[in-house]
Amino acid sequence: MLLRSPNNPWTVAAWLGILKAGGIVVTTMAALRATELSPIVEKTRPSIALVDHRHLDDVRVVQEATAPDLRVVGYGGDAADDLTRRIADKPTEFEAVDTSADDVALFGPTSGSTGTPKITTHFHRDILSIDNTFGRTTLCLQPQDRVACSAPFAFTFGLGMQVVFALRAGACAFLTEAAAPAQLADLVAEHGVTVLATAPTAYKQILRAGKAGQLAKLRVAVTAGEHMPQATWEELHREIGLKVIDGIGATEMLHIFVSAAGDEIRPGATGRPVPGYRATILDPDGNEVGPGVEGRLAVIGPVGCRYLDDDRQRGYVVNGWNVTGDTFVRDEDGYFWYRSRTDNMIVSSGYNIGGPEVEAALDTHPDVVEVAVIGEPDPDRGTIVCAFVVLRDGVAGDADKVTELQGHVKGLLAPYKYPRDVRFVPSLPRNSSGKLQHFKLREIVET
Ligand code: 3SK
Repeated sequence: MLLRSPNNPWTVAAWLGILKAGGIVVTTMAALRATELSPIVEKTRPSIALVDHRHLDDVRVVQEATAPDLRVVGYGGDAADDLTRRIADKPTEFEAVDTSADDVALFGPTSGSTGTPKITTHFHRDILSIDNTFGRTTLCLQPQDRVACSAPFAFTFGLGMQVVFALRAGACAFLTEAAAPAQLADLVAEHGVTVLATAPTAYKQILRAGKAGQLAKLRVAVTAGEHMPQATWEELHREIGLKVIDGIGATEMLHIFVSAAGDEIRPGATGRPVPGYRATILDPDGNEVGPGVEGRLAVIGPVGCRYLDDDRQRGYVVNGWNVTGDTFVRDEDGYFWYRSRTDNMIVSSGYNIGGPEVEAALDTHPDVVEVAVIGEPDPDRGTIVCAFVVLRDGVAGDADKVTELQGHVKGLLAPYKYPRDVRFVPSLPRNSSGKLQHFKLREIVET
């Protein structure tokens, strides 16, 4: 069953209900447009889409275009066929289907750097595993905690924090559908939140908005989704006395596998392998390298990558190692220090944006002849999407055209993916085989 909704109690109930009924949940972000939902629906072939009533339109477009058998059921609204009304007279007793540890529980889409989403497959046991590892060894929620997290459930960082860890600890999840960082800080203070999980850029914006004081009563602060710069970590520590738990996770691994908490934290380092996981650094040939040498971070543990029907599986799991798209270096004490993204994925404010999918969207504009999209360093968002565009002859590359192209992308993709920087150029750098040289564009924005 496909779930599409902002974070609210209905979605948690639906998520649990589907698992208890022996179904597989396909989590999708409410912000995705029909063009982005379509490949997910094609690959996962859900029989039912359970959709917050405010987000039905794009699902209906997909249903009409490619999935006529998909049953679309709205909830939380007033329509006569809304699930909220239809369940009113249903029995409250329910006998769970007898699922086993290796039954599939979740299809988690992740945007690939090629633009086509990959669907990660996770078992029922994986869901417990992430709590047995990061949840219980590093995060350590207590029943009296109130947990808030800005990440949508469709981003497994958010699913773990607000649903899996909170429920299993008997803690309270404080759900908010959408809150800008400064508002989030106010909500934390107003509702006595004790555990906050959000992206590094959100902590930075809270600091810039002068709202750090609103976090003063937090017991635990967690960050993931992108690397937290050491300066932000130190500033938060100075302002609120908390040592933020940083961590690296991946949809492929369901949750965080390298992290540290409390006195184990070494500012600037992401941490050490979470108990239950092994991590290493691989050189470009797949050989393990020692301390001080940069390479791809690779990991093995109770949860691993299983893409649904996808050749890219061979690129992610190599000799048993799950090879991430991040370059790290390990120190003598086994701490892992982030260096950069290895692939063409742009991580902006904690969102993963595949450069090629933004290129593909811009390419559909009639005035665009050629386009290349890269990540551009940004003090607030970590990285922003930057598009180099070659326009049709005679078309002016002015401010109006920038706005028009940004609007074009927002119409086709989730709005957070639009290029915040658009630069018009006469041609794009290519090698002798005609392949685009993104690195040359990166050099331009990084100097
Ligand atoms: O993709 C990530 O960065 C991530 C981080 C923490 C937990 C889960 C995920 C997917």
